[in-house]
Amino acid sequence: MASAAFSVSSPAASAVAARSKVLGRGVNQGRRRTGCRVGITRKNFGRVMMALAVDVSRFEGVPMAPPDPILGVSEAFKADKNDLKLNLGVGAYRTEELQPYVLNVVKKAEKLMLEKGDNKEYLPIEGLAAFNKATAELLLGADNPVIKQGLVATIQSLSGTGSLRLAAAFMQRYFPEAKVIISSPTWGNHKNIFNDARVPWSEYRYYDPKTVGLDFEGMIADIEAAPEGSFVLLHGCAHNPTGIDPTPEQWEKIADVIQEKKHMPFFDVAYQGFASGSLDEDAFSVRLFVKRGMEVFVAQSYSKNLGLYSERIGAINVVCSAPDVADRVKSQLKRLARPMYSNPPIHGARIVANVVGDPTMFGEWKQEMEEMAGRIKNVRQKLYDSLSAKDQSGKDWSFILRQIGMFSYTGLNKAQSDNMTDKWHVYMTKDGRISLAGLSLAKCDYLADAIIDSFHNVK
Ligand code: PLA
Repeated sequence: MASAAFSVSSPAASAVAARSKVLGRGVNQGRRRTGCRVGITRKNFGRVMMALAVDVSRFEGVPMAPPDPILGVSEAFKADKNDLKLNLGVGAYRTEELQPYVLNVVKKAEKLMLEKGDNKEYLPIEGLAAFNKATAELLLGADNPVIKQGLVATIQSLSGTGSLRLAAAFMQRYFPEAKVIISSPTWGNHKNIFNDARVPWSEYRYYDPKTVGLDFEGMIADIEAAPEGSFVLLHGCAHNPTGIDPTPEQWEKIADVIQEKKHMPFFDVAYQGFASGSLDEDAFSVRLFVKRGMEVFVAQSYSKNLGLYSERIGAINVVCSAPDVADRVKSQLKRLARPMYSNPPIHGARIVANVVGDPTMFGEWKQEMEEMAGRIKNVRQKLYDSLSAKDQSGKDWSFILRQIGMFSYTGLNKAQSDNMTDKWHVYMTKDGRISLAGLSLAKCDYLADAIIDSFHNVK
């Protein structure tokens, strides 16, 4: 993007010079108001002096990226000065006072770690051994035969997102013909992850707006219709954004089809313990597939259940059919991780390993997790009660009670969600999802008023 101007005869040159004067700078230090630097050099071409105005930024072709549909909501929330504002965008747990929460058991583990004076040496590429053992056992159950037989390749990775991204890179390298099918709708970042890893994806039916429930027939039909050997991305529990999970019987049928079509189940487990309050109950779906002897991918996250959001602690587990297969898969996952981020961070891994490895702390964690899940269930009930009491239209709001986990999928469309934010200062994603983890009992009535207004008065 270079432009040339003749210092003597060209009007453009005088324009540049004039602008530099206006901006109060010398010609050679010209700076555009956009922040790009404009350098002007003089060159002597015989009798004519030529001034070259050169855009020194090489980033002219870089457009502004749109804000992230989930994390961008928190940024907008921060900028709002209204006292009534409520952040129901990101799925982050808040206390009844709407404050962030560090689990007591995490503080306890950190105190012990500090006293012990552990060092900060690099971890191996696959992460902390004690964490990898604990995380596979939490997921599959400590006495699961696949663990005893050495069939699980586990790599500590950068929380749920990083683990999914690593698995996607593995898919791209070793299953270049395969595509992944994802639920419609799903957590928005799934699409980004597979796009960036160059893994083709398409959607299977999941949510039925008519029943505000699961479109089970559609889901089964679409999984059946996918090319044999496709990867099927499944939310282990507490489906994001809908909060609608298959029943145990439906999970059996899903496993049947996946097995028949020789598909590869790929679980995203971001909410173990957060849906029901029980780690075991929330791992039901994954364990069912593993019990059938299927090979399975599972990404895990400790952001929500241990509140370790910014520690970026999670894992990718691949359950394989033989120990040597698991060894080879693990070696390749390490090979992919090394040039991406080399090795994972240690702090969160130590917290998880310490909490799970100590029976007292493990018990305390389970209790705190139950309390968090319980608080979310209470606000879910209260929101339903408020909506039912205030809304005179006869609309049935009971779908809110049938949804589980952190979120409620309200069915509000984009314009209605905009109204929630613009008029009521309720920050939420534009697909109508609200995070109940960011709601307090005290704010339920206010939220109900906002929802009723947006639902009935905005089309
Ligand atoms: N998978 C699902 C289904 C998720 O909902 C999230 C987080 C992750 C993976 C990744 O979390 P992690 O990388 O922190 O382990 N979803 C949040 C936050 C809570 C986000 O969008 O990053 C959400 O608000 O949807």
